[in-house]
Amino acid sequence: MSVQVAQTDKDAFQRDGVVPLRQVLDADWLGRIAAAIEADIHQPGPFYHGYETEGEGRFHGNLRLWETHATFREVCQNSPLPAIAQHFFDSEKVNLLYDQLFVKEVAMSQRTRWHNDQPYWPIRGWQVLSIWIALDPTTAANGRLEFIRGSHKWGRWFQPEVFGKTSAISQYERNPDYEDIPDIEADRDSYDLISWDLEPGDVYVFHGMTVHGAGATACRIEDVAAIPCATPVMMWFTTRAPEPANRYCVTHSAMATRWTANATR
Ligand SMILES: O=C(O)CCC(=O)C(=O)O
Repeated sequence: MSVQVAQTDKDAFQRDGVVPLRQVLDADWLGRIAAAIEADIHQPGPFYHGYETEGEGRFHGNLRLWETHATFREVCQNSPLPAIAQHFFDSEKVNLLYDQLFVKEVAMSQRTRWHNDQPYWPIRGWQVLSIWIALDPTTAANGRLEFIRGSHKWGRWFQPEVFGKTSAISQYERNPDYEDIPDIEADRDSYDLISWDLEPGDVYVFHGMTVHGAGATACRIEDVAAIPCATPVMMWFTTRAPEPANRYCVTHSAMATRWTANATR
């Protein structure tokens, strides 16, 4: 599938660390993804890690779905998404690190804590991005993602913390090279926060070092469709390394990339 990414979008990504792209996935893709998510909710794949929540709604999490579920594999390999990563990296070849699913049901009062992603991952280097897919309309009222403009260039590696109580992991190993993230939520006015409303099929493309968080879905149930706010995310990186800073290393075999996309854009 031919995908075009405007130079202005690439410039915005480089400058701000995030850019929304509109109508990347059509109704057919969205329908297939929604069905795959329903299937995972009812019969979770092996890396399921639901979080305990304080509100009524559940917070279903899973990752590496492409390894066991044909639709997620299709999305990772044959949807417009790999080509988008190729465009942003100006690279013929990109590698998938893993895919991840966040399903926040309505009336769930839990935020996704502020963090940047790359400290969670066994990946170093600059050419690292995520593509976050909106399956439902996402607004300030139902917990859209927010980003700190330009934070990918801070050079600050924040200590990973769990997103909520989950049976999968109680806490992350403390890395002496990382710092604790400040309480951004308590000091929002001090930061240049950016966010956009998204429609189903829109995506965010954001850098692995961009600090971001998401609100709760604790809007009134009648305000939003009574379906989960489900968000698959794919993380991509490229091994193309024109300068030493772009070298990458994979230190964790379980997460090592298993396939690459090098199709013609
Ligand atoms: O969708 C969410 O609530 C969180 C997504 C996120 O933090 C991520 O993709 O890194």
